[in-house]
Amino acid sequence: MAEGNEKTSFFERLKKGLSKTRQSLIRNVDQIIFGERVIDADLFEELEETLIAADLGPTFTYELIDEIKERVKRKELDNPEALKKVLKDQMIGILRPDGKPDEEIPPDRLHVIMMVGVNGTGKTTTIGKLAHGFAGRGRRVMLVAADTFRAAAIEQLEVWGRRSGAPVVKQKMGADPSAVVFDALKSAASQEVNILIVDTAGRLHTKVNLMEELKKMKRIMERESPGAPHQILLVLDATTGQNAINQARMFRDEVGVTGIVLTKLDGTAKGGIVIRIARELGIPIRYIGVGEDLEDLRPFDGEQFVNALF
Ligand SMILES: Nc1nc2c(ncn2[C@@H]2O[C@H](COP(=O)(O)OP(=O)(O)O)[C@@H](O)[C@H]2O)c(=O)[nH]1
Ligand SMILES: [Mg+2]
Repeated sequence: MAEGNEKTSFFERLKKGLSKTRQSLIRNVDQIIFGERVIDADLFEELEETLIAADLGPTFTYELIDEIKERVKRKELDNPEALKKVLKDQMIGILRPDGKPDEEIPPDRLHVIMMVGVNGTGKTTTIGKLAHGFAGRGRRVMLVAADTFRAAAIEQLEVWGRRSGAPVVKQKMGADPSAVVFDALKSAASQEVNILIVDTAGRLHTKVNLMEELKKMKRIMERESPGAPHQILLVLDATTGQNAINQARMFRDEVGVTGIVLTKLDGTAKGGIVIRIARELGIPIRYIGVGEDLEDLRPFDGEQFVNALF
């Protein structure tokens, strides 16, 4: 498929995936500014409510309202319709630094990606989608079943491995995840693997153990392969709002996180959470998931995201 066509089609998927957020955020903003009303305190209050409800977060919301007030004072903004443009520009400004295309992964040496996140956020599915994408672009991918807690988790990864043609390194259920990682690094070196993606467990009720387990895996990677892990991607479920923000702080502080994968944007009206993550966490969003199909995961492009939303 031609590059241009593929871009258009993902843009359509993205638009469709963001339809719930569009309906809540943009439609409400349109309602607020509809007609010949003046920009006054009531309007600011309604705007604040709408932005908070769509999960854009208090920091961004108050900054935006201050910016609008400033412009009104300087007489640069006199009709409510122009508010929408300010909102859009501010969103793009916050999101622009995010995103980093896969093409930056060097093709000639091992690149290790460790996936972390609580159960059910979409780690294993995302690994499948990533492996499919990388393999489709000619990269040699290997998957590592370091979520050894449930047999089903290992089987699920093997299904994705078959679909994308990527070998899966595994041991028995209950094995030490770090031992699986150790094995995988040895096989990756001997089989000239380019991208190694490590699936991990996410049972949060044993939070301390989980964090210790992840740190141990990270130490093994650092010791066995210089520069590894090259990425630690935290998978967050966009439908979980404040919980996702709390999880991000915890994983960031405990294990370190180089980027975020935000899944299930198709299932929520609170897609404004991308703004919150960018503004409040200081961790770039690398990928977004807008559905369960293999094609529904893409590198995050802030400007494209905002254009799809408006
Ligand atoms: N709608 C939707 N569902 C998703 C997305 N990503 C993952 N899922 C679903 O979320 C569920 C949990 O995914 P899984 O990969 O097993 O999560 P894990 O426990 O973190 O490994 C599965 O049913 C996936 O199909 C997404 O972007 N959109
Ligand atoms: Mg899993």
